[in-house]
Amino acid sequence: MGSAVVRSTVRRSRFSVTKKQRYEADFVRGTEETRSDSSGQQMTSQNSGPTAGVGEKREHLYKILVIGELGAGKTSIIKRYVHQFFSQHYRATIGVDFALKVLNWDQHTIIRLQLWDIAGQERFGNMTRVYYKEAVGAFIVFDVTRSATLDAVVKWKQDLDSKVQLPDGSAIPCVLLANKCDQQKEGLVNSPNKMDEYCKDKNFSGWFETSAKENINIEEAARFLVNKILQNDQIIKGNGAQEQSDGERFALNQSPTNTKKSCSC
Ligand SMILES: Nc1nc2c(ncn2[C@@H]2O[C@H](COP(=O)(O)OP(=O)(O)OP(=O)(O)O)[C@@H](O)[C@H]2O)c(=O)[nH]1
Ligand SMILES: [Mg+2]
Repeated sequence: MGSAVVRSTVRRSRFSVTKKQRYEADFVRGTEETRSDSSGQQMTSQNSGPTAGVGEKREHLYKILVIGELGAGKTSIIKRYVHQFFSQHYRATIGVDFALKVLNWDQHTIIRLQLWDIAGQERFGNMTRVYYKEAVGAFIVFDVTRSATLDAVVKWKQDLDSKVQLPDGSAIPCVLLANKCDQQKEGLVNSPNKMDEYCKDKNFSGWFETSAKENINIEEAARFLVNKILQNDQIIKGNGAQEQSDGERFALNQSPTNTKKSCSC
């Protein structure tokens, strides 16, 4: 995933997956697959209901934000999750970058996660309102070796909650990622109980210690967030018979494999 600057192209409030991406994602249906986009073309998030696909598979497209301070590891987490790749080399993201992860959620359901990798420096810019639009979930990432990046988390959360909400006005589910857990930790993150309290207090859905380098807890955190999004989707869509049957189906997947120091508040 390159660091294509799309600042100038992201103007509309509604975005759509490019034809190429849809073709690629369709092509890989049946397996868990990943695709990313650094072309700078507009992507769309329809967060709309499931659509019937070939072989009667249901599809959900969810826009997920990945935000947090500079150098916290947002791009690295996405690269690990989408490409199973890690590099020590730091190249700051400029503006926003995108990646698409296709999950073969269950026999009947495909979930496309449109991951918006927003540059840490954007907290000081005025584009986040545009980038956040129509997101249904978020990760806020901090670096466990630099407690200042945890101090800044609350500002990111406030920015997020003030600029994007679910249709019923509630906050979108947000998971806190304590990244670089392969290294020496500094501050609050050394006390899991205090982190639990912190998350509850700040209205995070949960938190996970992660390492993009060692591939720790990234898939688990994503599965946890997707489960929260699916629950909200069901609530928002009401109690139609079809949704109820979806609910039964999703219930099969609702226990995230929480490994290593994580909580769901
Ligand atoms: N040891 C270790 N290093 C990591 C980990 N994740 C990221 N890094 C390193 O931290 C640096 C910054 O990572 P990025 O993923 O570019 O950070 P970012 O949050 O995308 O930064 P911005 O794009 O500037 O907002 C890079 O040198 C990465 O190699 C991790 O889990 N462990
Ligand atoms: Mg980055």
